[in-house]
Amino acid sequence: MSVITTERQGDIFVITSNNPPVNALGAAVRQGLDAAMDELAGDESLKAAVIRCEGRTFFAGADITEFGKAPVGPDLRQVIDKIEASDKPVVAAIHGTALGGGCEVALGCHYRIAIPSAVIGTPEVKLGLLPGAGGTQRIPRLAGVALALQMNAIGDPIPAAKAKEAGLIDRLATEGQLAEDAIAFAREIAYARPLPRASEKQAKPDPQAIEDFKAKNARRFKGFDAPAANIACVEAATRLPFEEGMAFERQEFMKLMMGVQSAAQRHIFFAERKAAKIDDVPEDTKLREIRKVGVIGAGTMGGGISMNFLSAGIPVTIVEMQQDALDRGTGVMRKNYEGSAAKGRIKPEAVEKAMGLLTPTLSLDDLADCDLIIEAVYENMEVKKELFGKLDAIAKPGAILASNTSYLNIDEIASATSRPGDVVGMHFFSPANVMKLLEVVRGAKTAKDVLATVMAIGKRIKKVPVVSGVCPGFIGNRMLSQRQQAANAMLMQGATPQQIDKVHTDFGMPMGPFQMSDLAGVDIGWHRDESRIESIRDALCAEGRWGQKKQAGFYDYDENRRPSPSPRVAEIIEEFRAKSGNDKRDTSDEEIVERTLYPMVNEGAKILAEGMAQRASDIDVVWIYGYGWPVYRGGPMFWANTEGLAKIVAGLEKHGYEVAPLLKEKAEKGERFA
Ligand code: TC6
Repeated sequence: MSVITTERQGDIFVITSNNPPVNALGAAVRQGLDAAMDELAGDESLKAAVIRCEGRTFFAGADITEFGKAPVGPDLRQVIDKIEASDKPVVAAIHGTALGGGCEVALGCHYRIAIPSAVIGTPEVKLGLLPGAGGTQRIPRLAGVALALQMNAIGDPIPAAKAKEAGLIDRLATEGQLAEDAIAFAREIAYARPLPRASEKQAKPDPQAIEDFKAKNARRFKGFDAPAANIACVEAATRLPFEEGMAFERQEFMKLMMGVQSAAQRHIFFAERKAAKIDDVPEDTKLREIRKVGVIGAGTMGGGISMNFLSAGIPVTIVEMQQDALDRGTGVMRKNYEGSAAKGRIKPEAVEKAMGLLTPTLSLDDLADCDLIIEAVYENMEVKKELFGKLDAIAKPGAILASNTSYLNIDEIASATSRPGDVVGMHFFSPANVMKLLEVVRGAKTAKDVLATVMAIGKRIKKVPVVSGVCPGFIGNRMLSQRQQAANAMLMQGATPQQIDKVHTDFGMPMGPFQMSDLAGVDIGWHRDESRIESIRDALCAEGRWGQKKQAGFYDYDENRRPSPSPRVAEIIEEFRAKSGNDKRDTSDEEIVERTLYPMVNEGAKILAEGMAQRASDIDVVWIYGYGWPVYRGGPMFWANTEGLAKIVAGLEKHGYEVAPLLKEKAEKGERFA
C-alpha cells in the first residue's frame, strides 16, 4: 500500500500519510504529497484539502536516515512550495509531534488545526542543523522573532495552545475528533480568499530581541555551530524578501549538513536509540512488573536515585541505618524538589506528590514488598555481600536486586545470594536525579528478563540506559581512569592542573580531570592514612584538601566555590616532581590531548574487543550522558574516527602506550569504529 492515500469527502480532498513509526518525510511520502497536490489542482470538483497522518504522530520530520545519501526528488522545499502555492486552501491536521520538516509542511499549509495534546517545533538544532525547508523564514513571519529564535535555536517544541496564541496554529480541535474537525474547518474556509500564505507576510525586525537572546544563551551555545546559523537565518527573515531569505537558509543549511558537528549529533540521535537494544535479548521479552522500588542508603546517591522514581510516580521505600541520617537524606530530597519548584521546573504541587510516595524506614524488612531494590551504600565488597545476603532472605521471589556500585564485581556480589539471575548493576551518575546516563551492568548470570526490565524502567525514569559487562569501572569509569592517570603523570613534568583542565574545557567538556576530582572529592578511595604519602593525591588528602567540600583541593575555592590556582598545590607538585627526578619541561596543549584523550580511545577499543560494550556507539552514549563529552564531537569513539585512527595510534606509540589490537587493526585497514 502506498504511504500516501487520498479520499474525497464531498468536495474536500483528504490526504493521509501512513509511514510508521513517526511519519518521517521520506522520498515516498514527498512523492505522494506532490502527486496529491497535482490531483487537487486538476480536479474542479475539489474545493479544499486536509493533510493528516495515521499512527502516533503528524510528520515528525525529514527522514534522518536519508541525510548524507544521494537526494531523491522532489525535495521537501519543492513539496512545501507547491502546497503553499495551491489556489485551493490546504489545512494541516496535527496530532502528536509536528517536528522539523513536519512543522514546515504545516506552516506551508494555509491553515493549521491541532488537538491540544499536539506539540509543534523545529528541533533540527539538536541534530546540528536548522529547519531547512522554510522553518527559519516562515516562523518569524507568523509568530515574530522572539519565538522563532526560541523554537529554532533552542529547539524545544511548544504545545498546541501556545502555538495558537502565537499565531502558528489557527484552531484547536477536540481530542479524538481531529479528522472530522479538520474536514469541517476545510469546508468552512473553502471559499475564503485571499489565502493566507506565511511567505507573503512580513517579519518585523527586532535587533534587541536577537542581542538579548544571544547574551542569555551564550553559555549554552558555546562550541556549537548550529545555534548561530539558526539565529542568522531568523535575522535574515526580518531583512530579506522571502525568496532571498530561503536562499540564505539553504546556504546555511548546507554548511551545517556538510560539517562534522551535525554528523556527530545525528550519530548520537541514533546511538541513543540503538543503546536500548540488547543483541541477544528479544524485543518482546516479557518484563517484570515494577510497582514499588526500594533504595538502601539515603546519602547523596541514594536520595538522587530515589527522586528519579518518585518523579515518575513510582513509590519508593528508602532505608538508612540511623534516624538522623535518614532524616537528613529525606530532608535533602525535599529541598531539591522545593528548589526545582521555586525555579519553575516543576509544578508546586509536584513536591508533595513526589514526597508523598516516599516511605522512609530503618528496617530492611520493609523492603519485602518491593519489586526492585537498589543498593547505594559504601563501596566495599564485604559490606555489599553481607547486604545482598540479607536481601536474599527478605526480598520476595522475582524481585530484582540491583547494586549502584561504580566499579565492584557484580558477579561476586550476586554470589552472596541464592538468585544470581535476579542480580544486576544499576550505576547512576552523580547527581543521580540529573545525569541521564544509567550503566546497566550485566552479570554472567543476570536473567534476560531482568535486563530487559531494568532497561525499560531506566527509560521510564527518563534515563539513557547502556549495557556494560562486568569489568573494573565498567565502561565509563574504566576509561576515565586512563585519563586521570595520564593527567596525574603530566603534573610530574611540570604541567599545571589549570593547564590540563583548560585543554579539556576548551575541547568542550564541562570540566577537566582536576576540576572533576575536586567536585567528586579528592578523598574518594583514599586509604585515610595521613602518614602514608605516596602520591600528590595522598599529600593533598593528608592536608585536608579533599576538594570543593573543604574549599581546597587541586584548586583553592572561595565561599562561592569559585576556584583559583593554589600556590600550596604548586609546591606539593613541585616537591613530587623533584623527588621523582623528572625534568621540568613545557607541555603543549596538543600533547595534553594526545596523552589524556587518546588513551581513552585505546581503552574504549579494549572494552569493545572484550565485549564489555555491545558497540562503539554505546561507549559514545556513555560519555555524552555520563560525563558531558560535547555532543558536537559525537563521543570518544566517533571523535576518534574524525581525528583519524592512524593518527591516534601514532600518538599513543609516541607516548609509550601499548596500542589495543583492535584499534591497531582498524587503523591499518583504514577502517573506522562503526
Ligand atoms: C528535519 O526535519 C530537517 C528538515 C530540513 C529538510 C531540508 N527520521 O524516538 P523514538 C525513528 S530534521 C527517521 O524511539 P518516541 C527512531 O530512530 C528532523 N527516523 O520514539 C526510532 O527508530 P527505531 C527533525 C526517525 O516516541 C523510531 O523512529 N525531526 C525519525 O520516543 C521511534 O523513535 C526531529 O529531529 C526521523 N526524523 O519519540 C525529530 N524520528 O525504532 C526526531 C524518529 O528503529 N525524532 N525516527 O529505533 C524525535 O524527536 C522522536 O523520535 C519523536 C518520537 C518525538 C518523534
